[in-house]
Amino acid sequence: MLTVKLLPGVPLVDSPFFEEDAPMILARDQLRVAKDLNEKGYATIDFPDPDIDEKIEAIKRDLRGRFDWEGWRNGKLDGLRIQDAWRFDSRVKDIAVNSKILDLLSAVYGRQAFPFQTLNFPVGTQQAAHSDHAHFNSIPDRFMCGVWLAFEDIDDENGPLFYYPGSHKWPSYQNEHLGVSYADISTGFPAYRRYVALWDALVEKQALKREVFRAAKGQALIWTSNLLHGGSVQVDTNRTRWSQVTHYFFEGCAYTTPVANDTFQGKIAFRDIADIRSGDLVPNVVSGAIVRDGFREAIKTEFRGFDNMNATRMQVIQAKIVKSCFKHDRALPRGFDPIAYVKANPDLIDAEVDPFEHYLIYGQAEGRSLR
Ligand SMILES: O=C(O)CCC(=O)C(=O)O
Repeated sequence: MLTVKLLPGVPLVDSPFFEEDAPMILARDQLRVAKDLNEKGYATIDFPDPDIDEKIEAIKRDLRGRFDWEGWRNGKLDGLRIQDAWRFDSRVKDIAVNSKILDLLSAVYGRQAFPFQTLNFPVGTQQAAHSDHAHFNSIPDRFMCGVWLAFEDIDDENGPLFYYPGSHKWPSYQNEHLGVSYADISTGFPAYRRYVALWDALVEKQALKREVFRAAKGQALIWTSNLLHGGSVQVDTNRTRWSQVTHYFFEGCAYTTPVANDTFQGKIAFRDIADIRSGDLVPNVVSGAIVRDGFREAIKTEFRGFDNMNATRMQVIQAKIVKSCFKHDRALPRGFDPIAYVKANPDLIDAEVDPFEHYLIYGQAEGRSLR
């Protein structure tokens, strides 16, 4: 196995020796998934649990009462979600720790996988396209993936997941590539919009095609860490779009929030990652050596801006910025409502456009109706 011998810090699915190594060590089903991840950046599977239907229905019953449905439908809230419901809902945890998924991911990545975060959504997220590399990544990078599971049938009307196959092969662009320093990030990620502009430009340059996952209940999609993805507009807001995302890391890595890193100024936003299987914190390890607590403490005192930043707050801040960066950056009209815009221009539904982008690039010039 050349990957393990020469590049133990590269996932098998991303290895330059993938074609030689993967067929030698993977079973036929695993190889199909590995090839899809390698070539397209995602793979779809039927969720491997005979009781998945009952579990999904039980989760929906348990979580339904926790959401402000009215607030979402009348546009006061951007989205509805519960992060880390695995801490109180045993079925959410069951899905996250599914042993067949863990075996599959561990085989195709070449390191033991573990789940570290769950997100449950009762409606479409309508999240702008993003790569997880900006939000959470491992060192060495790419030892991270998401498993997105449909809790009901999903079509074009209720906000399907979308993604750009091919984007997973992009280099792992980080703050230093985008010219972002600690001076920028200490004031709360104004730099995030530079990532958005870069992703837009790369999609256009490579003419990548947006695809959507019209999933049947119980189907799952695995995405690799750098695959550009997001949530389509939920056109029919009277419907639901239940789903669960479980994010996985792999053992023997360090785990950080890359948009908050300025490594050579000593600013490293380490994450305190819990392994959902045990609830225990996972050590940060690089090339077999544990990152000493003393090191983390030493760099903490230098950079007070992010001292007590925890993963949950980061998620909230990032979600807000992802949602609003176009508004700040490119002057959308006041109160621009992406759903109303799409409803007022039904041809955009067929074209599956991102309404923010569409309005700024074409709609404005074409004098399209806003609502
Ligand atoms: O479910 C969706 O619509 C998108 C989810 C997503 O982008 C994420 O969890 O990173």
